[in-house]
Amino acid sequence: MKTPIHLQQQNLEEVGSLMPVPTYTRKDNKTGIVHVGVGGFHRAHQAYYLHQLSQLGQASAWNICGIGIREGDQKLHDIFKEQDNLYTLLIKHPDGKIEPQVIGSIVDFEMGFADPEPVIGRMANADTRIVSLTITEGGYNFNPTTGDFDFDNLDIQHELRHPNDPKTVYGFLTAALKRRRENGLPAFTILSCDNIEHNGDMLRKMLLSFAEAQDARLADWIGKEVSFPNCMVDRITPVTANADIETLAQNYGVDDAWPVTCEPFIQWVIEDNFANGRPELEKVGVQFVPDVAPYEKMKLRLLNAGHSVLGLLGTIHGHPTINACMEDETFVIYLRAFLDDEATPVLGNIEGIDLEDYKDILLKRFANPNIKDSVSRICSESSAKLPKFLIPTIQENLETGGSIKFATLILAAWCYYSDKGIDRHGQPIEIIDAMSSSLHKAAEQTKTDPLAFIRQESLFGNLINNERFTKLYTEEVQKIYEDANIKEYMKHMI
Ligand code: CS2
Repeated sequence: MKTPIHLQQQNLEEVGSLMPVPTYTRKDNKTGIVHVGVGGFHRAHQAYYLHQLSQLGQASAWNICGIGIREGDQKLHDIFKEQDNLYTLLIKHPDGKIEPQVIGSIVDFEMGFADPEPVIGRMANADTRIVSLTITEGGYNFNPTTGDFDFDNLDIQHELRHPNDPKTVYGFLTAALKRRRENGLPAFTILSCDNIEHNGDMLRKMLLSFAEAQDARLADWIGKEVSFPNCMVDRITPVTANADIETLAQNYGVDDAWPVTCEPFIQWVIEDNFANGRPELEKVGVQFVPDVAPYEKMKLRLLNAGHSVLGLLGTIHGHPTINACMEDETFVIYLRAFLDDEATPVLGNIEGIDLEDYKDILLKRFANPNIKDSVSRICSESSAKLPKFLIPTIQENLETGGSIKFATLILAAWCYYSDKGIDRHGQPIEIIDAMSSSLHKAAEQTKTDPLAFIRQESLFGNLINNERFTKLYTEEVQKIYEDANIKEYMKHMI
């Protein structure tokens, strides 16, 4: 094998003989976008759109400066420094075809963990016009029961006392906005790209609560000057596997320490509400709409909830990936029944969208055998996901008298998963969840109190008071505890 070419700006021409590479000049471009949370999803989605726009010569003011505010971001920062912020995106088609290309839209990367100044300085720079976020569903620091900002968080308490030493995104945003105001600069748009219904509105409410507690006049200015568009984002992006790094080196001749893989499908629907200008993303297929709410709801309640359905049931059954679940007929029928009988009825009509088509395409996307999206990625941080993706569907069906049995089994499966930490073959499950120990504590009481798990009000709200739900849940959770062969039970239900 020829030695793979190391991915770096100075080698781009050589890499360009192997796969498409950026054709635009990266170094003179302004970083109009500062992005917090440069995970695989951001690199497969927003950065890919901006890269395409740059390829058209239309984004010279809109390159991205990546931001890491957690210690864990150091690894990517160091790799990016070495690779001039270049990375490879491998689009994996269902027929086995792989489309590799080098993405160049991220041109800089700052860490704010040990020293916050580089990040505050960059956000407060006149070139910065949008600060976008992918900080995960759990990163917004709100209390799911009250919907209010959680002032009990120790990092939040620290940054309220020490505004110059921010720890969370709220501290960084207010520090930067304060500086812009003092310097007579216009504010920026803050664009949440996480899977939360009304993500922009929710972020606005949280940031204003935080800013209010810090400096009421600043909060007032933020309320007037900053815009928070809601948006719906979509592209399935599994965790990068070592095999991807090896394939890239062996089959494509490129040495990249952290490439990203994703599916061909991509979608971004945004409300056109940008306080300080925006790139012309409509030129590369982004949809700008007056109201994104129906699109968000559709995506979260069908795709993300559908993922959780397969993820939790698949984990207990022993399927390692989403596509493995989709090779199992019982799982496919169960998923479709959940989507048709429980998720769809509460969506209402979505103008311009045929929900049957959307679901058919969704099932094909899940079945893509090359994506190999692990069930462990899907189940990670379920405590932040299920209250947004699945529990509202149960609550709404309880109000209308609709079916709840398929979704309720997922909560029972989640309880079993949190309690036992093993699949039906006794194999250990790796549980990644900020709430894993409290989930475990509640779940392990199920034997003596079948509803113990559901009593966690911050996750399940008032479900515990609904008799139709508690009766069904008790039945289902007892069945799983009697026999973890969950597939048999699923077969009876469909
Ligand atoms: C997944 C999402 O995290 C999850 O559970 O459902 O990451 C999903 O793959 C993306 O939202 C797709 O757009």
